[in-house]
Order: sequence, then C-alpha cells, then structure tokens
Amino acid sequence: MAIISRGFRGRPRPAGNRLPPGQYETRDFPVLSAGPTPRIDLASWSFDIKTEAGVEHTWTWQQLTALPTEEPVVDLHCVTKWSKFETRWRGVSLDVLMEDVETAAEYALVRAYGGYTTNLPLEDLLDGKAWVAYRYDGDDLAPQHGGPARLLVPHLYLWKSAKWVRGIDLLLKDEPGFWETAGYNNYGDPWREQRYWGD
Ligand SMILES: Nc1nc2c(c(=O)[nH]1)N[C@H]1C(S)=C(S)[C@@H](COP(=O)(O)O)O[C@H]1N2
Ligand SMILES: [Mo]
Repeated sequence: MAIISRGFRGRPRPAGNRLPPGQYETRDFPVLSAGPTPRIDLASWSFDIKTEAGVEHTWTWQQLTALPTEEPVVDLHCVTKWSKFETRWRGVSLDVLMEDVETAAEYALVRAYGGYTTNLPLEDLLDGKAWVAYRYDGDDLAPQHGGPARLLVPHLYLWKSAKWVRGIDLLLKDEPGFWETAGYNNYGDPWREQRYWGD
C-alpha cells in the first residue's frame, strides 16, 4: 500500500511527482500575452484593492516596494501544457496587502494594465498562496513577463497570474475574467486538470 502524506494544504499526490496531468516540463520561460506589452511608468504606477463597499486601498510603486517581501520558489503550470519548475520570485504577499482591508467578499476580479482580467475565489489569494511579484530570478521582472509587477498564484493555471497587475476588485458575486469568459475553467486547478468549462 502506498503511503501518501497529506500536506497542510493542497491535494495528496504521489511523492516525487510534481508534474500535473497532461503537462510537460520546459526549461524555457515562454511568453504568453493576449495583447501588446503595456509600458507603465513607475511614477504613475499604482496598485489598488477595492472592496465591495467601494473602499479603495491604493499603493504607489514606492509604497508597494517598501512593504516586507517574500521569496517564493514555485512551479508554474500553463494551460497550454508547459510546466516550469522551481521559479524564483520576490514579491509582497497578498496577506500583507489585505491586512487592513475589511471585506465580506468571497470573490476577486484581478485587473491588469492593458485590460486583461481574471477571477478567482478570494481565499485562493490568502494564506501564503499569492503574491504581487516584482522580481524574477534575481532581476527586476521583465516587461514581457508582467513587469513592473504581476500577480503570482502558482497553485492555479498560470492565466490566473495576471501580468501588469493594477488592482483587485473584491466582489460578493463571482465575475468571470478574460479567459474564463472565453471558455477556460472558472477555477483552473492544474492537479484536477481544470482547463476548460466542464472539466
Ligand atoms: N495581463 C495579462 N496577464 C496574463 C496574460 C495576458 O495575456 N495578459 N496571459 C496569461 C497566461 S494565459 C499565461 S500562460 C501567463 C504567461 O505568463 P508568461 O508570459 O510570463 O509566461 O500569463 C497570464 N497572465
Ligand atoms: Mo496560458
């Protein structure tokens, strides 16, 4: 009988297997963008969290980068089937950004410069599961990968990790984002292979 240890979060999976079903490993870092790479001046850059009551919490670039950071090392899984292991980031945990935010919302709609959106349950942004990341592999995050800053939610397919993130709306009712409206799965758990609606 196989012994499967249950982590404190996530689904049990066979020890040593870090490749979700249907994925292959790549060493490259492919670029996938639905539109052009927006250029954002750091002097006018901001990130906000807007609650269902209309309260807005805003950080300038200077304010964001003054917050305590973490250095997550995580595996990435794209719905187009590549996975990249052990990527190194630096960013601010959503737990830090949500510290003073009062909300009863259960859903989040993430907004990016350029118009891209993606939705997920608010709890998937909390408890050490998500970051606003602005450094990758020891360097400033490159524009094509979402610089100045992107959301990083590695336990879901990578389309949930909005590049060029500019804000998050906290919502009482779920609202599908760009790819979710186009037929991608509303949740997107790579371990359950939730690629499309109905998976
Ligand atoms: N703003 C924005 N974020 C985005 C996308 C996009 O088109 N626009 N594409 C998503 C998809 S489908 C993937 S797979 C990843 C790709 O990230 P990468 O280009 O850094 O590999 O970004 C996600 N975040
Ligand atoms: Mo993707």
